Amino acid sequence: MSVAHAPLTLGTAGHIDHGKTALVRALTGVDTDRLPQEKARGMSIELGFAPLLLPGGRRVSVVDVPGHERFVRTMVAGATGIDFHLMVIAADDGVMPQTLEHAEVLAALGIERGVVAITKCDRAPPERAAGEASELFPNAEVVACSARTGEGVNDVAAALERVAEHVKPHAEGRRNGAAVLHIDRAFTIHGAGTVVTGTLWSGTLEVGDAVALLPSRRLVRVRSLQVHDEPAERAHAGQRVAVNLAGVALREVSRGDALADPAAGVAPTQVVDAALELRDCLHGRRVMVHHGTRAVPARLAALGAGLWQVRLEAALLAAAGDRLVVRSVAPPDTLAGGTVLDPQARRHGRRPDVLARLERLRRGEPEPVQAAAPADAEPPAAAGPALPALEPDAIELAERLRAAGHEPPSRSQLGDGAKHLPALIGAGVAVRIGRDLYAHRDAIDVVADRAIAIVEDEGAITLARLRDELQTSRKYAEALLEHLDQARITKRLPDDRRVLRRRG
Ligand SMILES: Nc1nc2c(ncn2[C@@H]2O[C@H](COP(=O)(O)OP(=O)(O)OP(=O)(O)O)[C@@H](O)[C@H]2O)c(=O)[nH]1
Ligand SMILES: [Mg+2]
Repeated sequence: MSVAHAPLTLGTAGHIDHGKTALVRALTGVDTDRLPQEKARGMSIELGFAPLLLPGGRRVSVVDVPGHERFVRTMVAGATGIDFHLMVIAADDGVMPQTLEHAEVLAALGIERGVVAITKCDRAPPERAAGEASELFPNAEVVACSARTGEGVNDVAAALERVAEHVKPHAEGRRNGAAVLHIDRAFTIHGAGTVVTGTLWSGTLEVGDAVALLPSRRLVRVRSLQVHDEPAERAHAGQRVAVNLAGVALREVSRGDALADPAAGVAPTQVVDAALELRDCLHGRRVMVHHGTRAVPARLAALGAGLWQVRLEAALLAAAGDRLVVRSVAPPDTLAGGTVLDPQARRHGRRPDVLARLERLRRGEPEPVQAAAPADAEPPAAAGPALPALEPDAIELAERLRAAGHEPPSRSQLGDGAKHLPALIGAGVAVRIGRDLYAHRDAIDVVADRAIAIVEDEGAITLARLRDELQTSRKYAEALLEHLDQARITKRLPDDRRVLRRRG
């Protein structure tokens, strides 16, 4: 009786032009550079996909990524769903910047197993590049080959088969969960409508299922499915899937969106608590956070002991336990990987109760059941204080303040709406800045984050510096800085520069 293998996805990695696509073609017969621009420029731009039949009969999905330094974001989007890697290094070039960059991304994603192929052996002897490869990947098999002559290509396949035996699939233990699929491509097929593709991260997807299209949360129906390019009634976690969606226009969906069974509990989020392998000095830094098939700018807030709050400028579609990759915006560089602990966090600092809860989540302990809590018990840490219900007009005002951002209006500018200010201030949604300006709490938090980042990078912040950073007028910069002084975030020095107040 043959044992069915768990579905696995293999991802290529490596510097531009080192021969990833050529090797995938030699292994699978598929040219993953499909686009006319890719053919014209002789380089990969988008993710490419191909099924690979290994010599022992095992079938894996291959994701071929671009090597150009400008497409690292695409590379990360492709690499998030993979189980093991095929790092490609050209014999005549050796380890190059994106070899290192991709190696860091793989490490950040926790992808430890794979094969290193030293290609273009028809051009140069493999020894030097193989030596460099072994230093970078001490545990990987290193195999010499040439996609041009075909030499060694079977050895690469055999090495992949050996490694596949030991790979722990990303989807393992997730097959019984609710379906989640991060979309890496969306296109239309004449006569069928909109099709999205991706690797099914968890659960099972069936024809006829109603799933939420995220971030819009719209419920859509699975009209038909393909697994590995063949029609199927059902797809399982770990498989590469194409989903034909009923009643969805192409412009309504793109890479970075997700399909999720409503039972999966995945929802758009802009504040995530995570365990990240980062140095605390990155507190306040603006970074790019990659998750699933999206990348979103964010600010980092250090909570200590490897715990961080990630405050995002747009939504992520993350669930607890998912991997994150954190990269610096400029210069582009991979800083760390980590794991989501609380995907729907509230903004908070280093409160002891919050930290204790995050420590428990990091250790994998279940959340305590709250039902039996005594009436006078503290509210659960993450839930924060209960907010009084706001009237629709007050919510409208809150949205107006949010839209004003760091240029908050005065009472007279708010006209009739001003009568809701006490309710918003009481609920902690609005903050009075200076004598008569009213800002949304989130806008002030963003200003505080940016000011902290400047002080940490440059030693201090001046009024002119904040004005330039926010591209605003002196009036607002002054009111905001004085507010930060009052909130005991900054301290004014005799020469009017601000530094951070020591945490108590
Ligand atoms: N001589 C020789 N040339 C090769 C070999 N493999 C690839 N090439 C050539 O190297 C060039 C780049 O190959 P690709 O496979 O497109 O490289 P890539 O790593 O996919 O490049 P990007 O996707 O843009 O990062 C092409 O001109 C290939 O024909 C090989 O084994 N020997
Ligand atoms: Mg390529």
